[in-house]
Amino acid sequence: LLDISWFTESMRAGRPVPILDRHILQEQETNEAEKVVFSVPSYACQRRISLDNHNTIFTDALSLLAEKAELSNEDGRGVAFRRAAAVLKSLPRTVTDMEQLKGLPCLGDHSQRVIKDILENGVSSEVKLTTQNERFKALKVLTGIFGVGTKTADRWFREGIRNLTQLRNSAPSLNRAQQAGLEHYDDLNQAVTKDEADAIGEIVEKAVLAVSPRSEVTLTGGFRRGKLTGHDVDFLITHPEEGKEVGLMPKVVSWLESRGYLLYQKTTRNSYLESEDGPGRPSSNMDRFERCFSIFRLEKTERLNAKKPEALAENGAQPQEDVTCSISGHMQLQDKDSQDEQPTGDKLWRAVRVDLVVSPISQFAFALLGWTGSKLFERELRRWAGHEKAMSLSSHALYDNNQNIYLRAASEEEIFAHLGLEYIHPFERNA
Ligand code: DCT
Ligand code: MG
Repeated sequence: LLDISWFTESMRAGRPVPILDRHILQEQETNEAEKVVFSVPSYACQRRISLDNHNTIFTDALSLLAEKAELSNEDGRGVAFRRAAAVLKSLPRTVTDMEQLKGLPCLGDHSQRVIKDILENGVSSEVKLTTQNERFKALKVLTGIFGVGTKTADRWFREGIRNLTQLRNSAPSLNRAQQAGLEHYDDLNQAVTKDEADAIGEIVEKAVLAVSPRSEVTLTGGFRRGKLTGHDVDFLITHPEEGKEVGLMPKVVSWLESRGYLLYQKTTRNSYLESEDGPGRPSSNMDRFERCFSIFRLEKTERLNAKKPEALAENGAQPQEDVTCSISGHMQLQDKDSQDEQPTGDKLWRAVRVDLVVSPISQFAFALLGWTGSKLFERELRRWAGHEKAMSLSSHALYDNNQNIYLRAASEEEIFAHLGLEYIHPFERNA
């Protein structure tokens, strides 16, 4: 778990989040007193965006409007708001005057109106109206169910369903993912902490090493970018010898399942073949690695275990290995059934969304870059590759459309170099 320990170390050392690089973002003092004019490159993948956001008052508003657009199938508008937010996230201080934004990229009329409204009135009237909007509120709740997308939520909304109680009462036909999502709704809508991610990392590593001793597990997603919480935990698994990763996922899943760690899982097979699929990426945003969407059952003792193994040892407690069997994906713990009935506050476990992805070592750098995010950073990398370099970037490969060749890479640094971009550390990919 290379990235987990690295992250923990830097957090322990109290290492500050890297600040903006002067080469990439210039800040010019103007003659007018205190007024700072900002200058920012146009692609988010050219900027260093740490978690140290000085403009949350604006970026929260723009992100909410992006969400509203996405829930209304206005994806173009959604991306425009996300790009505008990512520009403000990259600024070294809080915006206090519209004049400061002159010449900044990605700030369309609509985004500027929102910023102006907040500067003048402290809040955005559009955001206020949105948060009071029945459809927005209902769709937020309904799409908050794992397995429910905008389309399904919108259909339910049109059928008059506004909340979980109404959904449960109307008893629509739910697929297996949605049933699990509804059952574990509260847990899955509660942020996952870094400690919990580490505890799950230990379990995943144990599973992977048990079925394939030389395989490697890397924490990706938001936690690799230094976030302290997330909506799920993402892992990338590979094997140093090409081809040895084939068939790994079913073994890992059955190891986890037989020990009662999985409340839900759905595995999709790797369907990418360079020779057949060619360069670029599949029509959807999704890559085609062997992937397992899962819901983990994380024991509170396991969380404690990961954090303070000595605390357990002092009390003479045994490591959490008292799992007996798994019957049709359901957990059976010795003498634990009664605890399942206890109210949430006393519950001894929680459900956590976990994504597992297996990549062959030849594609690992691309997979790591693609799975580290943020979503906008990834989108901007692909846009940069296509528009500025005539290249096609995916989580599998990089193809040069002029030379008609694949550009190989064994590290993220090499991919940035192929793309003619300065290397951006994961901690600075928080666009
Ligand atoms: N990803 C992407 N495009 C998507 C979905 C995902 O590029 N449409 C990549 C970027 C992030 C990574 O996969 C993991 O996805 P999420 O877990 O959704 O994002 P996250 O940044 O880890 O967010 P969170 O911290 O909330 O889990
Ligand atoms: Mg994630």
